[in-house]
Amino acid sequence: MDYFLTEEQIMIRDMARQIAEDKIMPVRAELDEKEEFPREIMNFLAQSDMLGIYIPEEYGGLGKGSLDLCIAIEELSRACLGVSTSYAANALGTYPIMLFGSEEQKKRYLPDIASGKNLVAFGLTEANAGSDAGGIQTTAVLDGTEYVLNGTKQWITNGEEADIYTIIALTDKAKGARGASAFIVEKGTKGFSFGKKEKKMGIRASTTCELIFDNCRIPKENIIDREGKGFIIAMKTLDKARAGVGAQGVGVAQGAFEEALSFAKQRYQFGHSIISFQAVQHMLADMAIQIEAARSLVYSVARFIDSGAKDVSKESAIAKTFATDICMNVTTDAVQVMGGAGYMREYPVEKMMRDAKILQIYEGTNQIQRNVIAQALIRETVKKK
Ligand code: COS
Repeated sequence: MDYFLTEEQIMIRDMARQIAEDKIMPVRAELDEKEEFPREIMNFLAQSDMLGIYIPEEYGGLGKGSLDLCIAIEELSRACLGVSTSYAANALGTYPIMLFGSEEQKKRYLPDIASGKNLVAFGLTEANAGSDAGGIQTTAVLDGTEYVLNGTKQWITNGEEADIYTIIALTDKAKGARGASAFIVEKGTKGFSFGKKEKKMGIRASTTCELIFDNCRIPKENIIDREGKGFIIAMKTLDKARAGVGAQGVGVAQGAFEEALSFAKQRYQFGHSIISFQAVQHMLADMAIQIEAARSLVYSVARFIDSGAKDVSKESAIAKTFATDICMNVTTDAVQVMGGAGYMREYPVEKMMRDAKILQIYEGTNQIQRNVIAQALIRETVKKK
């Protein structure tokens, strides 16, 4: 299918595909087994200008948009969702600075993020604030010229590996979500340390750990925008990033589909290759339908975001939900087509099915996405009346 990509988008796709095939596929099983952060691959992505795709040119990036980033994410995910998660979480952590930071903050942080010198992580989730993001307890209290941070962030992707952290904390506890603010915290700041490192079902080539703030003092200039803006910054960040999670779903599903298709052509049972059986053909056809539909949707939503639309939360949630739900279906069916072989670690679909599950959970569960969509539908109906 022709998605009418620009020459530059085709270049990004081809470069990401090359990196995926040459650098990621040969080591993905080992990274998964060893639960190892893909430092060398991230360095290679940085050298190939892939870390600054979405960052404006004036701050050292390529000045491209969400679609360009989605294309890169999709290709990396086709090879390994763990690597793609480390890559995409970098953008998630950068958006608060890029979308809401002051000129000074952008000049200070974005060039080193675009070049890959500094990696980034986004810290919103806490032990008792997952889906209920407004329920965070980490505090930031102004004391003279510094904010003092206290609290623990949980399940933070790129935790420990990142250099820059965008953190949501309460500056006014009494106001709940409306009292949240966003901050930039640099690794090495006194009072900022790392806690439990998680052992996960999938995406094992990405790190997930706790961030601990114990009287961590940061300059007051490190607040992003102003006090009370933190929840909106987090929501807008997620709105922008969720199309990328959809792209991850498309990429993983595509990778699993290709494995199942090639296996079905080579596997002989009852004297025939199993692809000659209609039961298998229909499963493969259904996979192809779902992937093409999800890709069309993700690209359309990414283009909608790039058009400068002000409110993209419903559309991003739709793309994220659809593409990640079909990813779970497709990876499960890929294992089924391959039967016993699919269940073995020797073949990559076993990992792909394990990896796929997180996509229905992170950056907002698909149940929360359905709430977001439903709330938008209700608002639209009220407006029309
Ligand atoms: N853009 C702009 N503003 C938004 C917004 C968005 N996408 N979503 C919410 N807001 C605003 C609301 O308009 C409301 O503003 P007012 O206080 O002025 O009325 C405020 O934020 C609070 O919104 P709401 O009442 O809807 O908040 P809830 O506490 O009910 O929670 C959900 C909303 C569930 C959508 C939110 O908590 C969420 O997204 N949860 C999932 C979090 C997530 O993705 N976690 C993954 C970890 S980060 S990788």
